[in-house]
Amino acid sequence: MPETLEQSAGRFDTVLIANRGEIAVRIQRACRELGLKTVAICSEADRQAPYGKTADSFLCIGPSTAAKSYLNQDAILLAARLAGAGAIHPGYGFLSENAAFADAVEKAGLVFIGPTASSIAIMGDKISAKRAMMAAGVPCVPGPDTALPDDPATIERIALEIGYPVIIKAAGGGGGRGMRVVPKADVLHEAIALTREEARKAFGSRSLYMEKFLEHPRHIEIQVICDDHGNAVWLGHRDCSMQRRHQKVVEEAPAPGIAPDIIQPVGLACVQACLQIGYRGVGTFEFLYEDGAFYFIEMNTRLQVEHPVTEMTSGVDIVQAQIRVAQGHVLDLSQGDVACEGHSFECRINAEDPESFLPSAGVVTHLALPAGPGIRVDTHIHAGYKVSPYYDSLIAKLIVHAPTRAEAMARMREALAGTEVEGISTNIPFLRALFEDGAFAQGETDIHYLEQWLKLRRAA
Ligand code: MV4
Repeated sequence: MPETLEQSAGRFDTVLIANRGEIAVRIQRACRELGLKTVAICSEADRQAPYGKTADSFLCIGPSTAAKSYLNQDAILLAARLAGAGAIHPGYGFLSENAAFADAVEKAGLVFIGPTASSIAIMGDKISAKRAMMAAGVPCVPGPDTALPDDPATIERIALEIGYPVIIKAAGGGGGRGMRVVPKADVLHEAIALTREEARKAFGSRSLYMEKFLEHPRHIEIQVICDDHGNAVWLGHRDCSMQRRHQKVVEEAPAPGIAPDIIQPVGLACVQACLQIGYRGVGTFEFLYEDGAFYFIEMNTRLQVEHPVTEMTSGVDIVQAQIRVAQGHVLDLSQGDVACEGHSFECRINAEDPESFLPSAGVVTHLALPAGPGIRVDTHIHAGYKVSPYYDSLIAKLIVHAPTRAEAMARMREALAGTEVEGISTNIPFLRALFEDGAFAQGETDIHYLEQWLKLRRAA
């Protein structure tokens, strides 16, 4: 019998995981559960990685420096060909939001487990992302969805229309890079000149845009998943306000204190936007939330570090679903099936100095991890593991789930108490202190809370 389009589309039985660390472990598990074979890759620094042993193939693709291994597109494509992979999962970071890589993967006849190169490119340019979202009816921060002109008078008029304070952002930026707050008119042109020069150097584009600067927002994001057949659902929301220097430290789902009837239209607008732009795969809509209103800022076109809190509350295996839609399957989930339950927290355990926050490399001499109902640990490390200085300092994610936020906090305190990492410095003591904080326990702390809290703690 001839196979249908759906059966043949994007079919693959072997996935190359173009990443390292805990997410390589997470993706490998999802692949095996789906009956797929896996190809692990590594740099010279990661030769001893435990997930290498459990993969069907394991290839060292280059030196320790990420630029020569995990970011080396040709080496990864060659490894895929040698190992017979039919698809590449990019994980997060590295090549996950690189449109040229997604394109090269497809041109090599492989499936990129992620959105199309064109979707990645649209969202990579923060101005075209904003334009697409405004067109789809997603609420955005006040300000034009076009690049700032060069004419000083026009720029001044735009700022006055928005109202000070405003923020200048680079179209090629995102995640906190290439932006500058302008408190009042007298420093407007200076701020633009500086940001333009930084943008040109860092992103190879001088394109800038302007928005109203929101002073005390929370960072709330909406997770979506879409197939190639016109189906899209949102899986609830997360609060990621607890961050330092744009690095998230604790995430939770759902965002506390957000009434269902106020988030519902935002979630539906995200789904509508996905359908309108023909989005496929998993994605995250980032919003600032202030005084009861949501304002879109960016869309992430990758699987995110904090996806587990949404898995815990929604019961959906996001990585499996992501792989299945990449295989061309119809989403086996409709919006009516999505029922988020309980509360989930994630703590990022980083190998870092508790005072300076600099990465702490070395051998883990002793490791104890918590276990029990509602506790999940995503990690690639074990006793004897050598944390290398080359990459991100994330060594484990501690995730808990409980019926209520207060119970989930208690469960996280218990999980943190049962976590022991020796031989390297970690942020565990700091996470334990944070989970004793009264304002955090109340919920509704904004994006500036953690840095203020750290400042007070240092002073004490
Ligand atoms: C903003 C903002 C206030 N107003 N945009 C920082 C990361 C990037 N994704 C966007 N960011 C911000 N954009 C307007 N119009 C404040 C931030 C911001 C922030 C946002 C989310 C989480 C943490 C943050 C920390 C500092 C500034």
